[in-house]
Amino acid sequence: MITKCSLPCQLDAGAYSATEPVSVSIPPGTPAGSYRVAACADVLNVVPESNEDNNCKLSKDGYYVLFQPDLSVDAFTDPPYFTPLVNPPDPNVVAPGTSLIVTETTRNTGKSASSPSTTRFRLSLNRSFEASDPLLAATRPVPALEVGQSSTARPR
Ligand SMILES: [Ca+2]
Ligand SMILES: [Ca+2]
Repeated sequence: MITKCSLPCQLDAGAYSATEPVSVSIPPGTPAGSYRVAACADVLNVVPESNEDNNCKLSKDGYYVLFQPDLSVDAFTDPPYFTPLVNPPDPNVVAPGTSLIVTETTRNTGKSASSPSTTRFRLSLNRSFEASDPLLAATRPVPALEVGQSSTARPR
């Protein structure tokens, strides 16, 4: 027997509570993996019960594979354009304070939508990228990206 019970209500002994399905959202940023879902009664433990050890039930058959977004820069002005400050102009000579004009595309190549992010720029002394390369002040806000979607910043 299923007894419809809308809150607040008191359940008779042996009666079940049957309500509408509940939407359970998985928080953004949850690590990738295979998940089952558990439901736990009286999770705040406000009801003293004869058995407190049988309150949780795990979904046994259904599981959900959670994917994550993967952001990458897939297009970048090469080389960055700038207005030389030296006289005579030399395209390989810049002075501190020079503004580089770049066009950059950040793409979500993952299997899940991404939340908004920020793309920044670094100066590299060699052909590889290290986390110690100095970070430049400019920031480029990237909006939330669907799977396969990209966002391009262009010089203004
Ligand atoms: Ca309890
Ligand atoms: Ca990435």
